[in-house]
Amino acid sequence: MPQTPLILVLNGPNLNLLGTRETDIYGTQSLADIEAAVTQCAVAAGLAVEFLQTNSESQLVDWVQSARDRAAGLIVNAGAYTHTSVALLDALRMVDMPIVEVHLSNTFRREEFRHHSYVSQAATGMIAGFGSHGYELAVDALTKLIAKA
Ligand code: CA2
Repeated sequence: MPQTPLILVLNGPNLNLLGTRETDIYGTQSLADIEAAVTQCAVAAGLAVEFLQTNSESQLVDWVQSARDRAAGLIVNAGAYTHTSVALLDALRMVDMPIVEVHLSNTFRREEFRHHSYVSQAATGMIAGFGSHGYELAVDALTKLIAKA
């Protein structure tokens, strides 16, 4: 029987604090709530999920590199590293699979420094501004992209 395709959901700095502060911007759901919803969607779509969070840029790079020989697709909310990390962009450019960038907030309605994303330069597409629902939209997009590959 063919193996269940694996998707990695990578979350960057401070996203472990979701639901505790700035709920007007990021919503009231915790990262654990989002993980539960993503897992439910992914399993229903026939995908396996690893849902990860780190405050470290190097850990994000390591996880992206680790995707190369075991994952079928990536969902990435790199938090503030979105706007600063050439290292993350370089790592994402080295993986040959669909990548969906997610942001809870609509970064284009916010400060100018959030309008630029290094991740977008490697991503297949980007979802921003739909809060935690954006992660479920990303699973749906990845499911279709993986089926087409
Ligand atoms: O909108 C998003 O998902 C962001 O990736 C969130 C990042 C921000 O730097 C990006 O520009 C957009 C920040 C995540 C911080 O999360 C917090 C959670 C609770 C309390 C404070 C911050």
